[in-house]
Amino acid sequence: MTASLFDAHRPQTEGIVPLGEGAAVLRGFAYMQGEALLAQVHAIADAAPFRHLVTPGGHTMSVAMNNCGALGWISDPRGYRYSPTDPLTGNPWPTMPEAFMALARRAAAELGFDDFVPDACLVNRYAPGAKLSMHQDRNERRDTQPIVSVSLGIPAMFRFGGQGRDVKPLDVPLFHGDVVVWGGPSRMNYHGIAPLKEASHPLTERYRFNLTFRTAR
Ligand code: MD3
Ligand code: FE
Repeated sequence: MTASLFDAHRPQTEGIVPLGEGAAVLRGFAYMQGEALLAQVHAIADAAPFRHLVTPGGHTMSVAMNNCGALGWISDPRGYRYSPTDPLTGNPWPTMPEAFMALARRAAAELGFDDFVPDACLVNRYAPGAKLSMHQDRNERRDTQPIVSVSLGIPAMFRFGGQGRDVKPLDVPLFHGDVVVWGGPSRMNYHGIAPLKEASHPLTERYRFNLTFRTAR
């Protein structure tokens, strides 16, 4: 199951797909590290189990989440926020693995963000049918720091909207190994994930994992 340059599952596309000023998909940027990244995801989940958070509106999210790094994104009936501890265990979140930090910094630098220092990594786990409704990410620093996301496992359709809720989203498929950098003006765009289609991946079975690196403090 080791990744290789000659791999029947490897998407044929490589290179940069621009999405707007300061935002682009880096196709296959994490492909060769997929297996190592997934091993770290499982180690994180041993200490901080995936869980379905409840929104302030009282809905249980279809995406299961956990975090690593100094701060973790959480939702509960009181609101959305970053917390230094896991409310399930009371412990600090697992440390962000060096390889996560290095990958996120290398990806950000590709778009010219040379001093990206993420202190939060939200890990999202999607099973077929899970989705993320259109939203903005408003709980972090929004000035100079981008957000970097890494897709692993089965594919998803990312829906990239505009600054207002009215803009019709652009649909961008994301595959195992794709990395996306969101900085500049598009940092505050509405976005979401369409309900995942039934699929299977040799390294994750029926799951998609997404690592989202942010600067929260
Ligand atoms: C574009 N996650 O966790 S990651 C989220 O694939 C989230 O799990 C999606 O949206 C996922 O909040 C998309 C990429 C992402 C993250 C933040 C963004 C794209 C963004 C902020 C602004 C614009
Ligand atoms: Fe988001």
